[in-house]
Amino acid sequence: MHRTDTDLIYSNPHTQVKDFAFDAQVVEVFPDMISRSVPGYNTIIDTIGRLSQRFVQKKTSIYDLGCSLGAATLAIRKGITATNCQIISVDNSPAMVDRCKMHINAFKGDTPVEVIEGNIQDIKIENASMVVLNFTLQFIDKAERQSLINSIASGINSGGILVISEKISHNNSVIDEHLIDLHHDFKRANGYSELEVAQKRTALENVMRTDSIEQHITRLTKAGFKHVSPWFQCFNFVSFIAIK
Ligand code: GEK
Repeated sequence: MHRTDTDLIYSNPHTQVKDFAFDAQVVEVFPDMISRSVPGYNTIIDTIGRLSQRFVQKKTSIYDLGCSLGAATLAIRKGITATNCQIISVDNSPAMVDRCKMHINAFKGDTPVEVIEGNIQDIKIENASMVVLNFTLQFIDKAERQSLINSIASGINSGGILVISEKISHNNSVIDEHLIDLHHDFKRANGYSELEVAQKRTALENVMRTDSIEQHITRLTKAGFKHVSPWFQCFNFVSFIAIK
């Protein structure tokens, strides 16, 4: 695995905070950034590995959509016990895809992994026993989310699973404010300054748009998943399982 640099991207004042982008600068610090910013990230990655052991069927495909550096892909490849499967990992950031390929190649595994640079909305999901959207849907245009989830659902075999993790907003504004504050406390406790927290918030404002837990459940149910539930929540971060 490539050396992990410390995320200092927002440590100095930016004259104008630009919209957040998954560029080469972010790639360098990504593992540090995501583990200090997303409560439960490591638990979620570990659990994705465990779920792959339970749900992946032989001769099927597994998709990691918005794979970044391949943390979920690696956990899945380690967890799979079924044979003759393939993992397809997709990201539209060229810098992420380049580094992801390096990470994947640095580890041995029986299941082949194909890393594709592309928009997850253009990927046809077929013969899937597991699909992962780990903190990716929040970057897709809200109006396009239902059709993406519908097409994922139609490519998942009966009994297959979609794992979807997201930052959420709460319908109750009092609760919402507390969850946001608790998340910011978590970031401060992990060494981010007030300036870093504030500038990152501005950078994400136009890029990441959150839904409520109820909106996610309604969308997944509408897409045809039979069994839908959050399995993890810490503050405003939630992971759902949806089984077809
Ligand atoms: C992990 N899942 O470590 N098509 C393809 N990729 C996209 C698109 C799109 N339309 N939109 C965004 N991305 C990872 C973490 S990060 C979450 C996922 C975060 C990609 C984007 O380039 C980035 O790599 C990833 O989705 C989101 O488990 O940083 O908050």
